[in-house]
Amino acid sequence: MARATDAQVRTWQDEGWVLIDGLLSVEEIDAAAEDLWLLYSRPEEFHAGGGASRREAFLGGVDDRNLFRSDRIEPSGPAFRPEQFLGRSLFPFPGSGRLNRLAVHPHLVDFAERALESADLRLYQLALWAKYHGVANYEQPMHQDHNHSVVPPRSEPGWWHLEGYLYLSDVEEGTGPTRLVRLGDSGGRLELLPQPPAVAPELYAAEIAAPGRRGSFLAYRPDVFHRGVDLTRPGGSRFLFGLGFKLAGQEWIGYDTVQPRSSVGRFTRFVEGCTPRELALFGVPRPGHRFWTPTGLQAMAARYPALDLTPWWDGLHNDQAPIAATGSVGETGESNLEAHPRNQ
Ligand SMILES: O=C(O)CCC(=O)C(=O)O
Ligand SMILES: [Fe+2]
Repeated sequence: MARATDAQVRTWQDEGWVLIDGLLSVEEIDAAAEDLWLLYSRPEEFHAGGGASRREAFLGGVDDRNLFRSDRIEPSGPAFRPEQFLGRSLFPFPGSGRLNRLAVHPHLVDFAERALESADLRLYQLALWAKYHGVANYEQPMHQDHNHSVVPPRSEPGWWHLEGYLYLSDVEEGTGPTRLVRLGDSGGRLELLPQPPAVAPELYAAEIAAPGRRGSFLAYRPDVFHRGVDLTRPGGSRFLFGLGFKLAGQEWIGYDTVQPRSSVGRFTRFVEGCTPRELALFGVPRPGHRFWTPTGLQAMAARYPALDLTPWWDGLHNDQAPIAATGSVGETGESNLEAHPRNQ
């Protein structure tokens, strides 16, 4: 397990996508995968027809947000089919918390920061995606993901965002490794609609499969043509953690929002284990941000009792040092120093 190399960062920037083999260790993935089995049937169980509640949850959970609407769903060949999107689960996940922690793994965040050339990023997509052989024909047409933004992507540095799949299971020929086209092979064109083979045979001719062991990370830009393919191996399955990073302030980009699910205990526990830098990925104002007041930090302590708020308290001191030093009160009418738990 190692950080992404500079060459891998450049490949993402220049060619539009990169598969980073073993960005996370197999051991880290296997430890986190224990939480996965609270949500999903293990492959053996699923294919043996067991695990009724998990199977029902899987089969009942179709997510049709990313469908290209079409009156006619082709029975075979590349097409978007509703059943392909069964098995999506939104962050935060139940269990030990290890699966949730993967979203902010230092190697992932480090790669995203270097690829996007900014330390002020937001995580805008966080969802698991499970596929089992035989559930659907998973073969998709070539497309770009125009469903991550309400405006067309721009291809220049400063406007990029990063779509990614962290592999939670080994993805091999037979378990649906994504096919992708290098930017140089698609000529930088944008197409809102999927491109069937008859329309764009050159994209299919240029596609490259991205198999990798668990712990690998597939990162691609929104202007990259790619597609899912069918799982052909009997008993096969594929588990991914979809993670999207964008630059702070780019409100036109979005996918999953955590706010509706942020008042549950599992989110509380996740936040309590995070650093300010990790929480900034979720939009939590950093220490020193003018959002924070003593009252605000006390409310934060009540909501997340085990979160170490020292950096935020210190930021309050630093940011408003002249006010605190003279003993006067800030705009909110509160003294900063007195409200610090260490001074009480
Ligand atoms: O599942 C995959 O390999 C790719 C899926 C995909 O590109 C999509 O659904 O937009
Ligand atoms: Fe896609």
